[in-house]
Amino acid sequence: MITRRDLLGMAAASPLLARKAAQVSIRPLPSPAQLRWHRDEFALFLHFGVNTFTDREWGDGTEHPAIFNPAALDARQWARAAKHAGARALILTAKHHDGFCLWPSRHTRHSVAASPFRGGRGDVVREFTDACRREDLRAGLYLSPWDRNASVYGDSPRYNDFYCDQLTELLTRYGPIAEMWFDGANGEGPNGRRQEYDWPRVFALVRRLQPEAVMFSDAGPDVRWCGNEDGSAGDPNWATVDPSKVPYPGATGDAVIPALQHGDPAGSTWRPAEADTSIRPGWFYHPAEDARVKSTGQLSQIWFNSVGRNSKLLLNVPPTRDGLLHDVDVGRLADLRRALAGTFARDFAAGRRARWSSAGSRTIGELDLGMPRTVGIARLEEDIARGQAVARYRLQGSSGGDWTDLSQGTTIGHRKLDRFAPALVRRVRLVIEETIVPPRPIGIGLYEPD
Ligand code: FUL
Repeated sequence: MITRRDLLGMAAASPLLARKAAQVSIRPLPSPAQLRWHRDEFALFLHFGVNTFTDREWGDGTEHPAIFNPAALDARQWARAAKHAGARALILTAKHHDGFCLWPSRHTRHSVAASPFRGGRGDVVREFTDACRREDLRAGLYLSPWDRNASVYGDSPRYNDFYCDQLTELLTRYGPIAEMWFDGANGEGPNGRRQEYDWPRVFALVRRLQPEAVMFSDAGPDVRWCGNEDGSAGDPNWATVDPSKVPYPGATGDAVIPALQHGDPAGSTWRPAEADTSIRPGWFYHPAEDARVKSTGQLSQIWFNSVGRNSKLLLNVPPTRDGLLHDVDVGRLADLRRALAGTFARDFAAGRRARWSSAGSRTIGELDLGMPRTVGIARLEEDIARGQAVARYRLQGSSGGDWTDLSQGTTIGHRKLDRFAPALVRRVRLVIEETIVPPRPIGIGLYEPD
């Protein structure tokens, strides 16, 4: 058994990392809401609005509300498809950059209330949140900061009031909201007027009205963007960040994308990365893309690159003009679920306890599988409720003779998934080569090649 004293020596394994860890007097840990968010692992994103009807990706705010008329809208179909796919949360674009509101906001006429949908008495946000609750899914909302319809956009104090008023409606009318999503795409207003957002006010409002919600943006404060729209988290991917590197949503500069992708082992703030991407080329539904829905193989790779790299996957599946998820997309979601269930069906390490020991600066966990097994996939997990520690590891296998490498990696965090060349092994060991604080035992799963 490894002792506490052995473990304390581990941080010295890498002088650089030990120095970095020492700079952080108190190790950041996730809040209960961040932990819940992380453990959800998979959520669906729903981009829906006037763009669905104009066949565009970014509306300019001049769209007539009359074009919004999803004749067969059924939010329960969205929620059931999400549930069936194994998602635990959904996030709906309550307002995209065009400013059209999917709920009857008292602060603008540019909303469902001016559309033929449900005779002008409809409320898509209400139907969405009700459907989520019925399926026991957590509901999140996207409220675009950039608003190309609001006449006060660019008149900074007035738009900030307007934005906070809309946010207040969303956070007080629809029960618990699990995640508020703030986009970093913030363009200019009419005549090139630049809007100065009051982010501290926005974040404080969400914290006050929905203390259990996490807030997503480039700059958190709870969850950060992963730095691309491919659903691919960085490697390494630390859940901790230096908040000064990305000070506000939409911040630019050379340091921003690497900071979002990788986080910072010495970071003072727990702000894990969320990996977002779309099942189709666009975020909104376009009939011409029906034949371009990502394949099950592509989606499975995205899973490995997001959930399998200490991130959470937010997969966009856009409703059609009817207000339903398309059959092809629903089928693909079910195929992904089936594929993942198959891949992780049989864990050869289940019920087998690893023996942990230390050798010099390394910590080693060794498992006996009881008989030779052909393995090709590993699942590694840190107990992130206690923080993130591992910076470099090597997974090795043996069928009696020497140890040979199966895979190598950097960070682990909530979950690390490795695919490697199939190998017949009876014993497997995880060699933790670098950590920023003493590691705790790591969860290990081993699976057949897929
Ligand atoms: C971007 C937006 O401009 C896209 O339209 C989409 O909403 C994506 C999730 O974020 O910044």
